[in-house]
Amino acid sequence: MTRPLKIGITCYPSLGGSGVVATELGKLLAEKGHEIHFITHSMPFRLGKFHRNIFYHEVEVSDYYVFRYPPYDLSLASKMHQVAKLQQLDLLHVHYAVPHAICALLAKQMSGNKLKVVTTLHGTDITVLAQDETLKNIIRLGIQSSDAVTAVSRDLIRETRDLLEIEEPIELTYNFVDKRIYYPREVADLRSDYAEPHEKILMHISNFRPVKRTCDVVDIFAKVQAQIPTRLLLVGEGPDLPKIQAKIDAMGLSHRVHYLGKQDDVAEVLSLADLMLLPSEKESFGLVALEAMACGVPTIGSVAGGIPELVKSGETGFLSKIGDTEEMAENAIRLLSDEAMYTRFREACLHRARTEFCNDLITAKYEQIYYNVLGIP
Ligand code: GMT
Repeated sequence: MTRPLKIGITCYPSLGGSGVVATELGKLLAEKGHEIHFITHSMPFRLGKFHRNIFYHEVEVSDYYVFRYPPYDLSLASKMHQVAKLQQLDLLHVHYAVPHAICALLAKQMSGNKLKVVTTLHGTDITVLAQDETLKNIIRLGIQSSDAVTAVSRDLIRETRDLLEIEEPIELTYNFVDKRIYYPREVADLRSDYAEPHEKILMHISNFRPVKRTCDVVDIFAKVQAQIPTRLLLVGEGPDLPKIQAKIDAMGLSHRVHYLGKQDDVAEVLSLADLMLLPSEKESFGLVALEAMACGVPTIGSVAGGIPELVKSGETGFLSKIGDTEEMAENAIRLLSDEAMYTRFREACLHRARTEFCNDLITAKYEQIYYNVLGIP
């Protein structure tokens, strides 16, 4: 390895794919000998136990009474600068253009422009925030002032270019899974808590925001369970959950649905599923479909955002037009009723996750980007 680097990482540390990817990347880089400094408002939830080469710096927000809104972004920028100076960081790797790339830009200016900034786009800042004319320019500034920008799918690169009219290079860095954590676990015992041996398990994991179209999840499940004895496991929580619970009650399906709430050990939970449902309206990548794939679980989902780059329709799952729950249910039934086809899909899932989206490949790509911005051959 060329010399080990000192890297500051900022992400949203609470539940969410971008936080998971940022934390897992930090852990993997630390294993490779780099020194990683997380600079976040709380401990990233996947960080867990003590790790060699990993440090955590908490951003404390001043709540002085004249501030109607505590200035988190300024506290973050100051903390980034402080940590960079004290620890002699080579670069900051921030996840999300706003506010994180903007905070990094301020930290860079405070450190006399020596500090390099790498920004990874995860979607919501582009697909949601960049639609807002009042934020467009600041998102563009965050991207254009970074030394390197990456995005988690080709579709997100295209959308960023279209919405923000950006010409600067944006590198593709797909999300990844750690193959030592995501593999089919032995869960026969646990499975009997949720389903009879002859029943299939459909699963949906998300933050239950409107973009996830969780009503479609219920419609697909209702259609499938009318043909095949099936259970639905819902993992996660969010604004649409009460609506979904009411819909499930009204359809008389409550006895076939299990609400697991927020879960940390997703690989264990995923191994319970026969199929993952991801009928989203927008999804820059769809990390949960990759996590499912790595556990040998095919996805039934929508042709939205980056999902088709991940799920090969007809090989590792089936994708349909957004909202076409009829076709999604038909595909689920087809796959669940054909054992040979299911086995083929399962093997294709495992192979694809371990090759195209494996941690070694993507971590090496990020390292290369770091060395490039630092001018280290
Ligand atoms: O999906 C969310 O609402 C959470 C958000 C996040 O910040 O984690 O997810 C975005 O980033 C993930 C990691 O790159 C992607 O897998 C999700 O597709 C993306 N969400 C959207 O584009 C809606």
